[in-house]
Parts: sequence; C-alpha cells; structure tokens
Amino acid sequence: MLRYLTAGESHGPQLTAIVEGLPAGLKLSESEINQHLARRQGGYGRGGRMLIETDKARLLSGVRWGETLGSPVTLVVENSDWVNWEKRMSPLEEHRDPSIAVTRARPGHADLPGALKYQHHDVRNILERSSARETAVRVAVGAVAKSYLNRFGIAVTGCVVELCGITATRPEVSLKELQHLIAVSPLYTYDTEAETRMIELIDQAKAKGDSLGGVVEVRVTGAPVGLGSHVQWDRRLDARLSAALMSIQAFKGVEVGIGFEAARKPGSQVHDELFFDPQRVLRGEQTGFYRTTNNAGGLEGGITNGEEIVVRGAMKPIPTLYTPLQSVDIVTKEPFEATVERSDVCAVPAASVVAEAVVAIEVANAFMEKFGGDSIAETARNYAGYIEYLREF
Ligand code: EPS
Repeated sequence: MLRYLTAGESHGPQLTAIVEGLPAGLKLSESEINQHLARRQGGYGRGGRMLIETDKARLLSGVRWGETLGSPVTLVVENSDWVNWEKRMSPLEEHRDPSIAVTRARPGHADLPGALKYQHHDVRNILERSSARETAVRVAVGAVAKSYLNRFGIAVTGCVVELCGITATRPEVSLKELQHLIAVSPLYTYDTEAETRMIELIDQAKAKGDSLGGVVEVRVTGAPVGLGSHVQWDRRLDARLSAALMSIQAFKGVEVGIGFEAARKPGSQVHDELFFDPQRVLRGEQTGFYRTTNNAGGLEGGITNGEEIVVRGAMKPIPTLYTPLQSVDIVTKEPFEATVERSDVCAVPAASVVAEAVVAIEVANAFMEKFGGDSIAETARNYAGYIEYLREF
C-alpha cells in the first residue's frame, strides 16, 4: 500500500513529504520530479509569489544511486520566501509578536472556521497550512507515482477543459499529440481557440481585481482491468479518486466519466455496451472484451474496466480578491472590506498538474494493492502473470 503525509507551512522553511510503500528498484531522479514542479509553477494567471519561488525537490531518504530501497522516501521542497518570514514564522517563543497577528478573516478561506476550531486569534496560524502552497510537495509525490506507473505502461495526463464557462474542445489526435498541445499551451489546454478567449478573460479579471475558477480533467491510459473493488466502500477506486481530487485546495466538485450528465439522460444513452472480438488479444490487447463508448470513465462498480480512466475536478475562483469582499475582524468583530496585496488571478492550469499528481498517487496505490511486490521486478512478474491470465480468460 502506498501512503504519504505532507508537512509544512506556506512561508515556513520547507514542505516535506514522507512516502511509504514504494517497492525497491524503482528509478527516481530529482530532475524528473522537478519538471513537474516547474509545470505546477507555470500557467497563465499566476501571481507574485511564483516570481520568488523556483521549486526544486530533494530526495532525502529511501533512494540510493537513483533507485528506491523499499524504505520510506522523504521529499523536501524548500520555500525561497522563508528568508522574508524567518521571525514571523519562527518556532521560537522569543520571536512571539502579537502586533503582527492577522485578525481579518478572508471570505471563502479556511480562516474563520479554522480560527474558531483551533482557538486561534491570529488567522495566520490557519492560512499558512490551508494555503495551496502545500500542493508543491504533493506534485513531487505524484511525480514518484507517475514514475512507478510509467514502468508499467500507464500514463496520467491532466489538462484544463473549462475556464469560467469557456470550454475547450478535444481534438481527435493521438495521446502523444494531445500531451504536446497541453505542454506548449499557457493554459495547459488542447484547444488554442478556447485558450485565446481564456487568456482574454484572465486579463479582464486581473484588471477588475477578480479571480477565476475552472474545470480540470485527468485521463489515465494503459491501466489494466481490475484496479479497485466493488466489495467495500473505501476500496472503490472512483471513491478514492474523488476524495483525492476533492482534497485539492479550492476544489468544489468532481465527476467520473460523463458525471452529472449521466443523471440527465436515460439509461439507453448512458451505459457503454459490451462487445467481444478474439482478434483483439492477438493484436496485443489485454482482453477480447471492448466497448465503443466510455461514458463510465473507465470505472464500473469502483473497478477499472480497462478503458481510459476519465475524471474531472471543479476549482472555485481563488477567494483572495483584490476587489474587496465584506468580512468581519475576528477580534474586534468590526466589519471591514477584505483586500489583499498579493494573489493569483487564476491557478486552474497549476491545479491540473496537482490533479494529475493526486490521481497518479491513487492509481499507483490501487496497482500496488493488486500486484504487490517488494521489488519492482516482483511486481512486474505478478503483473505479467495477471495479463497472461486475462488473455486466456
Ligand atoms: C496562496 C497564496 C499565494 C499563492 C500560493 C497559495 O501565496 P502568497 O500568500 O505567498 O502570495 O502564490 O501558492 C503558492 C505559493 C504555490 O506555490 O502554489 C494561498 O493562499 O493558497
């Protein structure tokens, strides 16, 4: 089983993750992880903080000479902004300074519920950890999961499919071409026409002091039939993927396959019909069973069905607005209009990279559960045996 925890504050010295359960013999490199961290930092619409940070991950345990040992892997991403916060975020009692307490709760943030729950009268004690800065190290964990999945021919691709009502149309091209279109797009989307309109909208929102949300999509190709299980609620892979996506800061909705659209159509237009062609196995497919549609998004009964896994997440607009919103000071209880000095206008492209990471982690976990293995070679043997069985079924 693959599990991980993250730690760290937005303006603290570093973000840390401990990843446990990886088999021995998986090739890992900091430079590969860093490519994903750079993608997360990019995307049109980011704010001033990204000019300060150049995220780099360091592998501090569990890896020797480029390969995992089977022991816990520690990943660290340092915050360059820390030098400006050393006293304000110091763990030392002697640096306590109540005069810098943040008492103005920002609407839409964890500020007020967090302060009430943890009995803090300084909202900074909440916002530092609720910040989406934490996603930097989750993307590092996701990069590790992606390396593991790549080893078994499974690719995870995230992109932006909607921005404040502007939808991208998916071109009929190969996965490789699609990945290229996403990689060169400032919006991490595959529709250049929609991208132009999205950029215009972000510019307008920036001028008005507003912020924008959107929808990201993650597709997993090459996953075998049989990951996840129908037998228990917490083993259903669609449930786990949904929880993972919903755990991303500012996410408010999740869909699997055609998602909410399925509720608006009769069953005859929703369910993916089944066919069988023995020639498929001869052509190298895992089974002769196939479907001509994928409304289920690759998951039936919480189990992968061999089709592409398709999930989407909806991100609300970032609540830190330059345009003032009405709020209340948590100490004086006086009303005020919340304003900010620094924020992102839109972080939906970055969120598509985070979504890709959390999906990769869940699929890697489900893969490990099914095929086990203390070393990659053992996992590969187990996987090969399963594929052989499927072909003969
Ligand atoms: C964030 C606020 C901004 C963002 C930050 C998330 O940071 P700051 O308050 O330092 O300007 O830039 O995102 C990141 C630092 C990041 O790496 O994504 C928030 O409140 O969630």
